[in-house]
Amino acid sequence: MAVGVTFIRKSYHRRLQQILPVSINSYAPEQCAPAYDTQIRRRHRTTFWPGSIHQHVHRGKPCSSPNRHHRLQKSFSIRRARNAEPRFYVKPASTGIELLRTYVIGDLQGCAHETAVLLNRIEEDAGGPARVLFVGDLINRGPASLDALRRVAALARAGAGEALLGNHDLHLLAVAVGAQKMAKSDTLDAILGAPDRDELIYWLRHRPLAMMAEGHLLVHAGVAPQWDAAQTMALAGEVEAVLRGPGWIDFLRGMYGNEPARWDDGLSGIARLRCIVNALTRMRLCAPDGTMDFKEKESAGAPPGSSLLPWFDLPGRRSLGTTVVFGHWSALGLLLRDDVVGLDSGCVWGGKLTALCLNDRSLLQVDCPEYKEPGKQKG
Ligand SMILES: [Mn+2]
Repeated sequence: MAVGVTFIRKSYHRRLQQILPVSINSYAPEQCAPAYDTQIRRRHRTTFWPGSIHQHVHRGKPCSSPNRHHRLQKSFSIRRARNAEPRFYVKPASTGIELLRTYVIGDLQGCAHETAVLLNRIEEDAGGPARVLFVGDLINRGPASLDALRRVAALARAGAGEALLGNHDLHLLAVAVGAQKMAKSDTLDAILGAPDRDELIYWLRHRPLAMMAEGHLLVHAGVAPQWDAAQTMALAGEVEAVLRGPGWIDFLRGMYGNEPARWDDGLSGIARLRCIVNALTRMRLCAPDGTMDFKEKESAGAPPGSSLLPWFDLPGRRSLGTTVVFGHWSALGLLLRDDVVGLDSGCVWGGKLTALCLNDRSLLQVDCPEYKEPGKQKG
């Protein structure tokens, strides 16, 4: 697969960026899998995985006739071959998906019920299928993280959307591989004990940390003042490549920490990756020179007398030319400006779950009254 992807990236990256609904970096290997033959699946339930031995089940029983088995195997293989794409072909979610209305949803934080309600409202609003993008923090703190994660993974696998990695999603990956201890406030047990845990972890670590959609730049937390949209995508891609590669567990072990707190193009190794992750998934307030501050967690702005600024108000921010859509900052609440849109409206804290339609900037919101009052742990 690597050869083909590299080839496509080198040759067509610019053109694909214009054609594809999202960055080419957002496509995980499983989305390159051959099409699933639903007709065969309905008639003869088949356990199918690319490259595996197919086990046929006929009317609930393993197929006993070698001839019948052979015939089914043959017809299945022919159909599969007809539908299959080469493994290295990076396939867009659907041709024409860019014509669908595109909605961005803020932090779910394990609020699966509200997610389901909001997805229904989106379908009504769009009058049919829509593309749904999530800005990260699908899980943790809320009551139903496993359901929320399964729901978004299923939606993305079906080609109907994509999810960015937030700090809580990265935390789950780290806890799952023993690179970090579970915190008291974490509500990740159901995911870690789930029968589909490995598939969910695999899916999650192949998600992007930034994407472009309808001319908007989407990130979980923020964009360092030195980065324009293109550099943000490239730097997110560096972390994505490591998370998808053999060194992903070592990366998660070295990911935690607040330093280096200021971006520098000369950073390298784990310090570079950590700085990228901290800006994209944790940043809220910065000093005027762009040094990230991680002490002020709960406030909607800088403490009185401080010179700290929200990252999006830093002077000379190079991403000003592109509208940045982000989540992560529930104390800030819904923020609608021409240059930035903040979508974490505090669902898990008793606020709302918000979707923004990128095509016309309309909003859909679901109330989440039954959850916790705004408390100590946020974001
Ligand atoms: Mn967050």
